[in-house]
Amino acid sequence: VYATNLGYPRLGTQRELKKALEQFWKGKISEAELLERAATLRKQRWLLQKELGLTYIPSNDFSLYDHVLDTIAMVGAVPERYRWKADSVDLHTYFALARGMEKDQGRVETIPALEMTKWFDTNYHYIVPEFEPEQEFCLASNKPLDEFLEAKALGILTRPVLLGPISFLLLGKIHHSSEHQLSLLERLLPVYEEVIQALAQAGAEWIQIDEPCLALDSDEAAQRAYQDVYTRLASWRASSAPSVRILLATYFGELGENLPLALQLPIEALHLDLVRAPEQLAQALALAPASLTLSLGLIDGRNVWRTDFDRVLALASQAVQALGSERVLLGPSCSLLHVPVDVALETQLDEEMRSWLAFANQKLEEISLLTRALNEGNAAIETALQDNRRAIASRRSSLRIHNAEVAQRVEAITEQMARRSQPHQIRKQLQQEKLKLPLLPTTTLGSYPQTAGLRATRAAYKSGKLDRANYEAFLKREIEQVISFQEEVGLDVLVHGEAERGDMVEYFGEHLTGMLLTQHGWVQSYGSRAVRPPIIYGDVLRPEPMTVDWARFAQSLTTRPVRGMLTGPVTIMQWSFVRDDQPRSQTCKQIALAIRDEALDLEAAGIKAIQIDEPALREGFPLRQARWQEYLAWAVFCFRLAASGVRADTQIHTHLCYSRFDDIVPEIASMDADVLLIEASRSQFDLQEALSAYHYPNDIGLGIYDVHSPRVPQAQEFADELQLVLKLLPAEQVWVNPDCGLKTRAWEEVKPSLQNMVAATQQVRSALS
Ligand code: THG
Ligand code: ZN
Repeated sequence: VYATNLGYPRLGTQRELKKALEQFWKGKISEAELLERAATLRKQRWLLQKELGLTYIPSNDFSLYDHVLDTIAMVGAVPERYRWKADSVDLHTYFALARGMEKDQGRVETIPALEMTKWFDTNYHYIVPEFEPEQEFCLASNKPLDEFLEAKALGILTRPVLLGPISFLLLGKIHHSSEHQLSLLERLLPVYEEVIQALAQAGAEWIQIDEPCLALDSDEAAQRAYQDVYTRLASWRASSAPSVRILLATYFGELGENLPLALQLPIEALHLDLVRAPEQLAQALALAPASLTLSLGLIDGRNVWRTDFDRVLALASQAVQALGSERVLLGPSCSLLHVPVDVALETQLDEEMRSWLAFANQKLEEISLLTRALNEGNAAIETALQDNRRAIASRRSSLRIHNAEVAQRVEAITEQMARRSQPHQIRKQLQQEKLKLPLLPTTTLGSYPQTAGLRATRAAYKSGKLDRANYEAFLKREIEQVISFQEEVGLDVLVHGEAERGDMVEYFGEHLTGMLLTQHGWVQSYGSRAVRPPIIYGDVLRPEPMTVDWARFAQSLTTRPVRGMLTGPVTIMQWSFVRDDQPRSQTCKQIALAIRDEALDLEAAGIKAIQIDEPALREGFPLRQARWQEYLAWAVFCFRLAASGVRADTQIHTHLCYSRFDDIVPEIASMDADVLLIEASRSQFDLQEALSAYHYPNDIGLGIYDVHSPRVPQAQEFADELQLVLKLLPAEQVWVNPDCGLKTRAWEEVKPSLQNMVAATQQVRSALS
């Protein structure tokens, strides 16, 4: 049995890469300096993995931004608009693809970046490849070879990682064409062959080719492509690169109908995610041809829990018995990109809690220990095994995890509790009597610009440099400013601005029992950006109100309604590390009850409208469509549970974002929010049409101000956009709002934009009456 890894986190233990990138983008360090710091990080990761005793250590899993972007660069798939003509993708072009670029020096016009979207069901975003119908490919980056040689010079023979050609094409988009992306395979493969040949010549013995799309619903064309591509590569290898062997890596779910296909491909090893889909092991052992090595993904690469050694040893032993130890690799279920780096940095955790956790470094250590036990017998790791058993037992029985009161409340949840007391039509009248809003009410989503001063003050408070009284006084001043700003602009429903929150999920995680925040548990979100997901370790309970004081204070400053601001249960769960000892639906219900209580407290404090955001509803979708309904049933139920405690005359808003929603309009309607605020200014016309075609019953706010651009739209543009919306939806149903994300803009941009938005609304209102 051999210890293996599929990929390692990139940003560095202290987010060194983030800092280097951002300094480079600001022009504070040179390209050479950036590359040198990146090389230092790579060296550290390789040496660490070697020290931990891994046999197969990846290279080319590092990236300056994103591995799909690296692949775009590798095959020279730079869209026309960049006017790229060179024979290799330089760093300037590389970052321009990710972040956009100025067309001509000094002019404001920009070439837009490639789109970014969620990597499968993770909170990581990849750069979406854009292909032209007549797309040509050429070898335009030697990154895989360069990094292989860099490691070799350190005395480490790595296993280079390539994103497989089929997944690469399927993850991309082909523009202005009905042609299938896979029709480009013929032109793409020669570049892959060139890369593999160069690696073989440099001495690579194994190459890891990732085809995560094997875990998705696949049509016949895709299935044929896997067969054709790997057959073709095998016969090409026989003549051109006979020394190199291929590990085909799959992860994030079961292969299902693709498993028999994958097992008989002409490859030397297949990696299976046995955390998400443990049942695959028996099938694979039964069907694996005698030449195939199996790589067992038994250590959870998507979560932070310590591995149960006994469980993994039992499963891996089955594989050893069936295949012989030479044909078994042991590794993480997927790349460790999705977990933080090192538990040892969490100095504020107590011993017990720390003993339950394993971040990337600890997971690699586990892999190494388990491999040793499989090869030499359990006695070889006796102390570690005892230690592991103690930790697993302590987590199972700890009183910090189980709370009888929470269990009882979840047990007592009824269908009735997830239904508002009145249908929307009646609620709407009652709410209108209370709120007295004009036609086409205007509002904004949640946050307002977060200035450097604000961030610094929050950081000072968190680190203990600023005391609570001074911090709260500061926040009150911020709220006063945000409220008077909104009154001046003339918005109808106000928000308090969320100055007290950095990341909203962190904020709620800090206030809920059963959730834990880390100091250094950063996980890459995109490029240099990261999040610190809370860890849900136990039953979730709200010990006291979390947002009420701020909402009440904000409301005391104005006669206009101020909306309370909550994050929904699905999103809090989705953006956290979850317990693996109970179903996600159970965890979600516990959070839903906490948010429900918060909504009731806001209502009791005189708040007339409450927003419960669910931006991550879509990313929780199972990868296989057959599982969607089951997920949606409990996810929507949990939202309704959170939203339905309040009276009929309290207006519930929700906000969804980050993905397409036009294909789940009925499910969105079943959330039964009084007002749905949704991003619509970019490429969402499909959604407006779908809402209209479905006769979406409740109120809708379509974000008509694209917050992602620094441009200030003129009133007439807003009015035109609004008129388009009104062609599809009755005015009585429509709200006017910008997209989310005002916190990333400057006040100077936000003020005129919102003034223009309000002016346009007034103009359209008077035209209507
Ligand atoms: N919160 C959480 N997850 C998310 C988002 C979020 N996932 C999807 C989307 N939003 C990801 N978007 C971002 C946007 C900005 C940043 C991270 C993810 C970001 N992070 C800071 C950084 O890396 O510098 C760190 C933030 C901090 O200091 O607290 O800018 O909103 N959970
Ligand atoms: Zn949003």
